[in-house]
Amino acid sequence: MSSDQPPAPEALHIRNPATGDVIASVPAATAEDVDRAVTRAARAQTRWAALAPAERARLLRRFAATVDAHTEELARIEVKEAGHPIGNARWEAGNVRDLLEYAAGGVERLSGRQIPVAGGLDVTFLEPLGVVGVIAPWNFPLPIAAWGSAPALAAGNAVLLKPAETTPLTALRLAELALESGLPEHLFQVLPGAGPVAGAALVEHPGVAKIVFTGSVPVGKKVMAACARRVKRLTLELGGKNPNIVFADADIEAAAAAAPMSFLDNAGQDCCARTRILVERPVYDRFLDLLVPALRAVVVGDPSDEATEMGPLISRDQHDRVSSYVTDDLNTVCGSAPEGPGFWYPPTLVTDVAADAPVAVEEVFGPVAVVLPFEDEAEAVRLAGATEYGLSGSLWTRDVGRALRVSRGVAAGNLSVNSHSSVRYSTPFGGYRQSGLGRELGPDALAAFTETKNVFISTEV
Ligand code: TXE
Repeated sequence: MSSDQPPAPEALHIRNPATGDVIASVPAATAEDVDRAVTRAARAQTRWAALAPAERARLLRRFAATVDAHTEELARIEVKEAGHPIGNARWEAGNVRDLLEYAAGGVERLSGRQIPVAGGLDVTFLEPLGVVGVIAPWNFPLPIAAWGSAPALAAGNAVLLKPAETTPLTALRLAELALESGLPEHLFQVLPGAGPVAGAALVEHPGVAKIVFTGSVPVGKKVMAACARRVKRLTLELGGKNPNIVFADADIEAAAAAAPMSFLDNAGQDCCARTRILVERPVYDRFLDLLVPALRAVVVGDPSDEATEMGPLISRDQHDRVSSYVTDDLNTVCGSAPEGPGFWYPPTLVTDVAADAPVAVEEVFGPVAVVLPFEDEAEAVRLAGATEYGLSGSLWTRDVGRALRVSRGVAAGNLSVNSHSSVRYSTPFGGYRQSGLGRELGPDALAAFTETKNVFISTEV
């Protein structure tokens, strides 16, 4: 470790974001803990990779079933440590189960190729990388922990997961459930700790073959630079500032009804949040007239209440960060939110703002969207791309040709037409430009955790 690294905290104190109360304290991993974990994981990986594929698949299916049986428990932990509404938290636990099942289904289908060549037989093998480090953020602690881990395990790797400082509890429970399901000891370990300590130690460790990082652009760049020094494999998912383009020919009622939750889900702490609402000029006023009451109708409050649609922000820091974007000079329309304690912020629309204002181009990561008018298709595409990001986006139109043209024209990894759906365990997810590098989920997820080895066998000797 370099001498400029901060001292490791001894413990992480986890707060319920809805109340601000400390609900748990967890020992924080040091660089030495990471080192020991890598050694153990490497041993476990060798045995894991040697198991029959059908056996690995069976154990992962059992892990999926165990997660399924603990859906309510995992969801309740997510509510407490991340402030997610209970309905969303159940979906998240279900997403982990589905992904584990999907990954298990891939174990026996992960195969190389036989390529026609002269003079012999040419075959490729997809070999596991070894030990994979997954660095997860706090916004979707449960699903994102699994997005890296499930396919990595399925492809024959061991996983060391470092959850975010504020949200390690679901990840720790997931590791216990893996053991209960019969996964070998040390194959899937969780290392809660500070990013610059435990996270950096994972990134720097020569025994970790690949890093999957989800988090901010600045830290992602640091991680990338550190990986470059060792030519370490890397997947990055770094957020977005995603457009929601509403054309005049769209079903305006449907577009306006769907717009609030497209950026208020998880209180806007979602890399896919559609926070740049672009509306074609002729329908701009009508769209706003429909959007404002829909925004005000969103139920913000106690995340454990079944009716709640939006909970609090994760922390005081995040609250300060979001507030810093919504300056007094901006024209805003707000919904309501509970007063403190807890880190509450109301649903907020910003109108009459310059398209290049910080609130319009930077990732606020809170329940704040800007609404901007545009004149024609070309301007819509230009405005959609006028940020450094390129993760996701939506467009609303009844014109199929336009839907395809604009989808091809917007530089983003995940687009939806007449929908805001971006994430499915069975389809690829990831960003263009500074939104990231590589793809997670989908049919190629397992292959991303392998090296391709080509073997040529001469038939002429
Ligand atoms: O992220 P960090 P923060 C964006 C979002 C948010 C902002 C800041 O805009 O407001 O980032 O969030 C670990 N080496 N996203 O500060 O710091 C850290 O411990 C290795 C978008 O929480 O990037 C945590 O586990 N790891 C996003 C993870 O990196 C390090 C999700 C993310 O933390 C490290 C989250 C280091 N030097 C935030 N420093 C998305 N893509 O959805 C920190 N970490």
